[in-house]
Amino acid sequence: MKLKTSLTLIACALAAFAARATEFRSADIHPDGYPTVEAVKFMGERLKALTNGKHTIKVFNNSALGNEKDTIEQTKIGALAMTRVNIAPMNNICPETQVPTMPFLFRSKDHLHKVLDGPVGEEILAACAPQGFVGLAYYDSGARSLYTAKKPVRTLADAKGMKIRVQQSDLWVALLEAMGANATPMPYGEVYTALKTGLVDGAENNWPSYESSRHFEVAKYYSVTEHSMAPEMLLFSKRVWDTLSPDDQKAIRQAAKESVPMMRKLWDEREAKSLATVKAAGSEIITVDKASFQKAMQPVYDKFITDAKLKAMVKRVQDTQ
Ligand code: GTR
Repeated sequence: MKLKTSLTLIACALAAFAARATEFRSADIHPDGYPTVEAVKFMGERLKALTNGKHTIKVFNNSALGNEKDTIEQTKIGALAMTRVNIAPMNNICPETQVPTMPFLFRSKDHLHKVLDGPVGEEILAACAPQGFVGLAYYDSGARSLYTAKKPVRTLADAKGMKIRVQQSDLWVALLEAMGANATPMPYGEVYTALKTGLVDGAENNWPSYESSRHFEVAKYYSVTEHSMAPEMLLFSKRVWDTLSPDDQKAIRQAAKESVPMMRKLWDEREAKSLATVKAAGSEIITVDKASFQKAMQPVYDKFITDAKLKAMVKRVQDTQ
């Protein structure tokens, strides 16, 4: 389709949002039952209740609308109302999102929640607006750790030269390179086959993703590095947002907010369940010296936390008690 025609179609669709009841389309790469997917469905129910049935949300999950880079792009142009993504693919788009991605930044889940629920979290969400996104909320994503197919990583030296899949973000490439690995960016949906065929030696993720993607079947060594607590984000299209009434906007923000505690509960349950599943399936869970991995991360801070604003933000996070 010609660009002009598709832009006209999007403009017509946008005009329609304002006028009538809408089923907003929201994307997710995860399967049914995954906490992010269930939380957005819950948000849809809340939105329906808050708008007396006027607005709802339909979740297109399992990467039905493409990988996260694609759905971010569709959300930006207004072809899609909403997307739930990890913060990582926003790193190259909105520099502030790099802060909560930084390795070993958060001391605990409580620390993460305090920061994201507070002013720093709000500022980062707001910083995405000039790029075309209304940041609605963060969801938990636990801590990400390294896992490998053939050889276990027991020390930092073991990671040297290993080909490790990372998310599509320059920061993530640098993070794995700082471990000595050979970072390979690739969409999530391609990782299972890449691990199976030996295209990559490993990947990194939290327990629920390691389990639900079945990566544990092809990469049984899980080294608990917990190198980043990069959260999930709920992004609404600013182009669609600007066509909505203030009341509708308020209801969307409210429904998103209400889905957060619900998601956190689902997350904790799923983490425990996923750990039990992969253990029972024979994954070897390896304790590593986290401090040695942490020490190797200075180059990532030097490369990405360069301007005064980001430096101050990192400091505010570190100072949050
Ligand atoms: C998951 C996260 C996804 C995606 C995926 C990945 O933990 O929920 O949004 O970022 O990791 O590694 O691509």
